Amino acid sequence: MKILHTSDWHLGKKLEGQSRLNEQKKFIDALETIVDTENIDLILLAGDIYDTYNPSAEAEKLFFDSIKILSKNGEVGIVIIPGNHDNPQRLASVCSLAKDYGVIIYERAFQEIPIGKYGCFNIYNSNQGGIFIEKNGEKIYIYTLPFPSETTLNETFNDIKFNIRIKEILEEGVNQNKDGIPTILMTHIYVAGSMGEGDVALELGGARAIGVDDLPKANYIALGHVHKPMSFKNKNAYYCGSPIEYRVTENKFDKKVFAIDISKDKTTVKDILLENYKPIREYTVMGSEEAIKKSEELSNANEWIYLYVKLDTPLTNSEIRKIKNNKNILEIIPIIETKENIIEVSNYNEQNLEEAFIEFFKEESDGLEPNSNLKKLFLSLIEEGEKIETN
Ligand SMILES: [Mn+2]
Repeated sequence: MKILHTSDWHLGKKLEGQSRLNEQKKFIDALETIVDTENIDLILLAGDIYDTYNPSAEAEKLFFDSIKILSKNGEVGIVIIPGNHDNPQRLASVCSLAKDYGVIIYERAFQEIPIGKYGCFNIYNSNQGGIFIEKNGEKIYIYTLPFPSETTLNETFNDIKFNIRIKEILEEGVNQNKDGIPTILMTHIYVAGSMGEGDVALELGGARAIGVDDLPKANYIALGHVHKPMSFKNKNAYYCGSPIEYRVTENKFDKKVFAIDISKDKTTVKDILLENYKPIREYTVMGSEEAIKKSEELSNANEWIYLYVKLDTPLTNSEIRKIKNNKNILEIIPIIETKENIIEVSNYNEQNLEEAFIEFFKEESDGLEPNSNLKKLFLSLIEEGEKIETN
């Protein structure tokens, strides 16, 4: 059976307020092609389908469109588990409609999926968390554990015992396959040792981890949660990672999905590289002029941009406006290098206030400067305001 492993779509996720739906749509198109060229029978979607508990209508539409397209009207099966970003009830609310397309959406751990026909495949046996699938005479057992927490498992465990409890659940789960057919485990969890130390807190969001040794024996383990593709070969366990770069720290590695060819005695895993539809880049420039120049230079670049600007005085509004003409600039990060300027600061404020007012006025009036009376009025109002404040 040919299986495609993907996860962490985070549909609807924004970057500094900018929508990524276009890139996410491109990924779904690419996935559709991969499903065809690799002759995929079954897709495993290992959690974090959405980015938030209350995804936008656009994000939900993309999910519904995606599962319809990818399932090829029931020809390709899809098994989905919720991650920590998903609202499990909401994710699974569409499951009665999805059934005819061969799409199974788990809502919780230990859920028993009814036996029967799902699109072009058959679930001929089922237990708490596990399904026995048959398609064109090939059989496979899949055990799933959605993102486990005290809430989702409806049990309490202390820190020390978390991994032991999870190990027990996973082992019991995979051991329910007495048919001698290949076993796949799919879960959304953090496996310790899967990230560089610095990124752990970011990726984890405070969630608990298990060790590699806590993973059971299976023909393939499809993991979700970590955005970087990685493998624990001794356990046949893989993180496929997120399909697009979701933060700047993710621009250091490739994006992938895995195509797995699984049979009773052999499992082969193939990396499939995904195109980077719009990379996240960082640039550092010296001074405002160079910043404006860089922004113009990159105006047609298909990149999300963080622009670091080394400055000795803050950027003016009109400079900021010029730089932000390039809509791909997510953020201008000033690096202000002032050692000797500290003394000037007390004087600098007042002067700057007048300048700021002139800038603001120009912006509002298509470049006209405020006349001297207006400037005086503004400054006197400020002065009055300051008097009141000190009272
Ligand atoms: Mn996650």
